[in-house]
Amino acid sequence: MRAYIYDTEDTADQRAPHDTGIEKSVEDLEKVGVKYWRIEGPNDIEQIDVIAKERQYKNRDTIVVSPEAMGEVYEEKVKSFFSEHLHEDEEIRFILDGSGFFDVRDQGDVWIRIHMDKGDMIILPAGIYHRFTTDEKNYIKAMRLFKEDPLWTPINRPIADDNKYRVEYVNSYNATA
Ligand code: KMT
Ligand code: NI
Repeated sequence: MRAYIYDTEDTADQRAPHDTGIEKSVEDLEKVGVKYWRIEGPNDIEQIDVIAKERQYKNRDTIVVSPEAMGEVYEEKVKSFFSEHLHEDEEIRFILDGSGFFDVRDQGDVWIRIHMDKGDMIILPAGIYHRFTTDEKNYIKAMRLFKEDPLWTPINRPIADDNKYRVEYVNSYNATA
């Protein structure tokens, strides 16, 4: 994992690094409510099971985002993952293979880009504005975990500004409404 401020001036494709070189730490991520773990080794899935049990994530699935796995709809899918949105529940991802970027807005509405690869696990809190894209390798395999039934409804900005989960998030982390 490496996190840094996203360069919004850079007009390259969303999958390019957009790297300002301004680093962000795990502590910086915690300040916006993002949790990060590094989970490695032969018992990685057992460690996931422990976190899942503690946090009551009852369901999980595996998604592969790549042209091989998705065919013609790949480009369209990657663009839709990249539209700024929030969810009414946590977004939990464990990277099984490949890599990609999760972008989250900080309190001042600045994009923090989080490059994730195999062994990285992240939890985005309910109500945080974020987006996802593959990187230039165009391949990621991830486990998605959820508390109850899979509910992937993205609520796009700005219509989510008044959403009660957004309001709760803003109040908890002093983010920009
Ligand atoms: C999301 O929420 O954007 C996704 O599930 C993308 C695939 S998970 C790497
Ligand atoms: Ni999302």
